Amino acid sequence: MPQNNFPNLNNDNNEIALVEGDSSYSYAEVNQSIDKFATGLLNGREDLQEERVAFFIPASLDYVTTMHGVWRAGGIAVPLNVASAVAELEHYLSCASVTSMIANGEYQESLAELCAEMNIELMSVADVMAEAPGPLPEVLPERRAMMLFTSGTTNKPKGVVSTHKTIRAQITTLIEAWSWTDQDAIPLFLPLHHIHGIINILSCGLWAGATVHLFAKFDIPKITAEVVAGTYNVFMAVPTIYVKLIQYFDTLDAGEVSKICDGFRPMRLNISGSAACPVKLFNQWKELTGQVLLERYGMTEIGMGLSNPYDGERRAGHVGQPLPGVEAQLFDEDHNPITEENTPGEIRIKGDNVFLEYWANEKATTESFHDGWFCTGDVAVIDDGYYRIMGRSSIDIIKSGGYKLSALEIEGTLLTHEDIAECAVIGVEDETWGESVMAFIGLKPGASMEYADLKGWCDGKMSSYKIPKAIKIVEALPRNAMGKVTKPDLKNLV
Ligand code: MLC
Ligand code: AMP
Repeated sequence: MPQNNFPNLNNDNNEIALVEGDSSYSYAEVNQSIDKFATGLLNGREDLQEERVAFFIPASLDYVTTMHGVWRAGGIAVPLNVASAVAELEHYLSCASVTSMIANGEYQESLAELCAEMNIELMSVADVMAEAPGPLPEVLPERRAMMLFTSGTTNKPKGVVSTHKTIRAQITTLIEAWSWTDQDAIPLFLPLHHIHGIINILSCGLWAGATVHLFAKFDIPKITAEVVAGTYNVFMAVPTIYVKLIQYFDTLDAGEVSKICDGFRPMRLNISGSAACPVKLFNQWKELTGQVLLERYGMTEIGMGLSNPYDGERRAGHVGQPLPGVEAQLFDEDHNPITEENTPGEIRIKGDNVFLEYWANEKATTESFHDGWFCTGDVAVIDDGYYRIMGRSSIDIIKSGGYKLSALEIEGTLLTHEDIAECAVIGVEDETWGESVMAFIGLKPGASMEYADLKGWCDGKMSSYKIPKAIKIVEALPRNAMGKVTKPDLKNLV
């Protein structure tokens, strides 16, 4: 089966696929744009043979054209975070051995120097477009399709590679489980370098023949105005977005709030995921909008794994059961399956939805599987038939506003500061962000540090959402007899 099997993405479908500002594009238009882009990208070659094509494009027709164009030309799509610091981009580009980069306008300007240094061809979407579609290769489902970077317990983010088959499985399970149809309309304001935005919203929407409204950022007034107008019947977000909506309601008068809530009320589905949805938030949202949030659990390496039911009880504080085609099992530390309820174990996953490999990192790939199961590092229990996430096995992973951050990566950057002798980063509980980044810092003799100065120093060295929200200067970090920092002790110092 060739990869180009998004059933609705064809020249005969004149329904609206994408809305971008005042413009809208039919499936036929999007399809033609993709074919011309893929043809131009091939530039006479038969197949890109899994060349890595990176792109630095906000949510737009151009983004969709590039992603699908790379797929149809036989390349590996590497969508990058348009909010990345240049220092981070260098790692992504060299790790993936990217050969071409697609970016438009100001984004292109910001990348020119880096691409020149790294010998990467930098083109705009318009530069690539062929006049007319030409022959495209048949790309088999087992071929590599996409690489997304994910932070882990190692210093630098790893490239998670999925195949066309993986992506298809990740999409179709959600189409079935959440009853997507071509009548659906959904806003997309999440970043497009992570699966929540890419798979759950954009790809499911386009697969189903639905209409996806693209926003370059989470623009609350614009999005809520559309909610009031009844534009959407499906809404998907990270818990922080629901928190921010409720905080926004506090700035409005009661009449405006009830109009927005009345816009949410008739929707067929509101989903929360990418981080734990607090029970309090679940209840607040229900009270305000009548919507019973459907919480689900996923990961870059697996797409979505567990979900509360579409029909049936959606239980607060729980993430439901395995999705169709996904096998899930809890294991203890000795790799024995856990069969009793309410006994914590690591969630392990099997199925076509599971990624192929970490790019050029056989060691990490091998270590992340056991007996064919992908080991997520998340700990859960099964509680009356529903999975409940208890936490993660590593304190070095922080989930802030749905972004997964590596404490070690942040520490690695902070340690390059001339006044910092030692530091340790942890996530601390936070109502808005779920967890927020806090750094404990030991200074070099005679040095002093104000938070604002450190924040300024971090600008440009890491994406802004990774910058610690608070610091605490300490005489010395707590360490065990082996000299290792005892991070759990830091939680008592917050
Ligand atoms: C923004 N800021 C954050 C932040 N997002 N700080 C900590 N954590 C975050 N997640 C900071 C900025 O640095 C800035 O700081 C200030 O907040 C305002 O920035 P903004 O960009 O205007 O904020 P906003 O648009 O409100 O962004 C919030 C957000 C965003 C929730 C929309 O964080 C977001 O899109 N999160 C979703 C990420 C996502 O898609 N994750 C899914 C991964 S896939 P300052 O100091 O400069 O003002 C996955 C698998 C699965 O997890 O299961 O889905
Ligand atoms: P990422 O690696 O960015 O894809 O993030 C995946 C991680 O997000 C998972 O390993 C979990 O730790 C976390 N996660 C996703 N969904 C949920 C959820 N509903 N509840 C708790 N944690 C979640």
